[in-house]
Amino acid sequence: MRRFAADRAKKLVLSFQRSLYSQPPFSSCAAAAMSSNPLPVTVDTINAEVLKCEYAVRGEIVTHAQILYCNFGNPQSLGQQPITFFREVLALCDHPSLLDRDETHALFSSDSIERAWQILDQIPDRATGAYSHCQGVKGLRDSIAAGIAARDGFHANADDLFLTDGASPAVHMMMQLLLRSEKDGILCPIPQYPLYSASITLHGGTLVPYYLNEATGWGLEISEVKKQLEAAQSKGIAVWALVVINPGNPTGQVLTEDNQREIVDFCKKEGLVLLADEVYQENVYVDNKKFNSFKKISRSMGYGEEDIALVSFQSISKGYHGECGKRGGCMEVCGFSADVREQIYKIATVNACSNISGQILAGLVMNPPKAGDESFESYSAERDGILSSLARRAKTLEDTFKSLEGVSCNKAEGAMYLFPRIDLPQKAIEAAAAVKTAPDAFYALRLLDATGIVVVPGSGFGQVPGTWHIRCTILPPEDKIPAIVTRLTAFHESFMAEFRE
Ligand code: DCS
Repeated sequence: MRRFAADRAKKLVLSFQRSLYSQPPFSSCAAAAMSSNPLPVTVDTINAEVLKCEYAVRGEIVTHAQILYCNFGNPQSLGQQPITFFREVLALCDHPSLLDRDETHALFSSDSIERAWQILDQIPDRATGAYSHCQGVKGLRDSIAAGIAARDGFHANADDLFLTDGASPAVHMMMQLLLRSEKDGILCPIPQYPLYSASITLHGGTLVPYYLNEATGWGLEISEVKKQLEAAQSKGIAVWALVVINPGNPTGQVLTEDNQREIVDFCKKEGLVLLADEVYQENVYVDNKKFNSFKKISRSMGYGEEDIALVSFQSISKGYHGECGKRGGCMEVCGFSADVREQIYKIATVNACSNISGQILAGLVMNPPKAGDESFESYSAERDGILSSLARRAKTLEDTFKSLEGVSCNKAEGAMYLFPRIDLPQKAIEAAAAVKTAPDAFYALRLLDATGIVVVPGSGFGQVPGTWHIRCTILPPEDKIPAIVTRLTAFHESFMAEFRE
């Protein structure tokens, strides 16, 4: 087991602390810029919003860890294998001369060869190294639109789709569009995935928090959202949008259809854009819940383009495929006026286009092999194997957290995380304060130091003041889970024994 030297751990605590609590420096930028320093750009001269924004998932605490990464939703970095069919098609598209060779038929499935031809025929000059249309290759958007329509039972339009390098740039695009100053606000769940807080900060707006109710399995309650909306408005903040992450990160809940209808009605009534983060749509592990897109829900309520503005963020990084490094995503934009649409289009043109491999994968995940295709059986076995293993890992870790003294834990209905609450003894809170560390960060550092297990302190996602959490992914390989369970349990027992009153 890897152990950290005491001074190393101390340094880690202190540097993590700095990143969490430091304020942006407000020294005279002009003076710094005019100095004769040969490196004129310093942290005093750069954009203060960059200094302010925080991204806990990859914070200092992570940088020094060696083993058992439970901090990052990055499946293939933990040994998850890519889906063979997707990679076969991608390889053939990237090196099309393979398609003319006899050996290729022995090495690749017939439907991957056929699919690669289809995709290459959609790409002008079959040039996967050329820029595409700024929204993404039209033929790929057509097939993604067909996949969305098959998923939802409602029409999807290829012109509403913007293919992006993952969901993250799409979120930035929308924040860039909506936010003009700190007087503009976006309603965001707390806890939230810090892409939202970081992006709102970077674009100079205000995050209007609404708290998910931990007691009801991180339920999203309209009364709470309404209260926070009104509080923000009374402070003169113009609130433009409501972010909903479904399934939730870090909270793992899957919304019920009734709840989704309430949310749609609320946005319609209040004139809010519904920013629906649906990157975990394939990651649902319980039989009594099902993913429904907000587009499907709103259309099934009879609402069309003119009734509600809705943006759905999708990604190839999550699901059973976990192709984080290939950077592919798709944003479906509905219910904006033609002139606003033009401006969204303009932002997309500034970015030229997203990478073509990511675009191809985005097309494939929405249109995987079908029954009767040569790859269908192996594809289904790979997909189901990954999803059922994730469900088992989620359950084992959930049961482990629940068994620990002073810990309660959500059910991971979906997504890739557990977000247990730890009722830390007062003595531990005081010990954390003595080293100027947030109590959950203190716990996470002790855990890392003792076991090599890396989790993210709850403060990185936001939590009700006075409550403490950690986020732990369910992604480590199944054969490593018993070691995690044993180490975590032993650590927690000794931590509680040390600090128990
Ligand atoms: N939205 C949510 C809810 C996410 O969890 C993530 C990534 C993204 C968007 C952005 O993903 P891509 O840009 O790759 O499409 N999840 C991060 C996390 O929580 N841990 O690792 C990555």
